[in-house]
Amino acid sequence: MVAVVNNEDAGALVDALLEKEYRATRLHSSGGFLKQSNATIILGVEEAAVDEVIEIIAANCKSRTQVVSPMPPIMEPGEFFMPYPLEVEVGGATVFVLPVERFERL
Ligand code: 2BA
Repeated sequence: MVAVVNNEDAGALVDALLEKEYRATRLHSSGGFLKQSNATIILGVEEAAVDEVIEIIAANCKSRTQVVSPMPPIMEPGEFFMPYPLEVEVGGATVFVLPVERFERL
């Protein structure tokens, strides 16, 4: 599984996963849209555990509203740009469930 979560939730999420003996890897990442730092958690789990892991993610990651200031456009002389901040709802987590062809711990 791959879960993109808010940086502020990532520590508690990894702790909650470890408590249930799920192994996880935390990567530092950043969103393509907001260009702000977030966290990507990689988890190798049995198929039967996917729903429980989604529940743990849901319990530890909350959605937030973030305010973004749009980039000013290239202006011609005499033009005027009023930068209105935009509100963006960033979800608690974006989760991908992928099949694994082979898994080895050496
Ligand atoms: P960002 O790309 O920084 O996106 C942050 C939030 O901005 C998104 O929240 C969404 O509400 C909004 N947003 C993103 N792209 C947009 C667009 N083209 N037009 C309008 N609004 C847009 P979430 O959807 O909850 O995504 C949170 C983070 O999860 C994303 O950060 C990105 O890092 C990751 N993510 C979301 N969908 C993804 C996908 N399909 N593939 C890979 N990563 C994804």
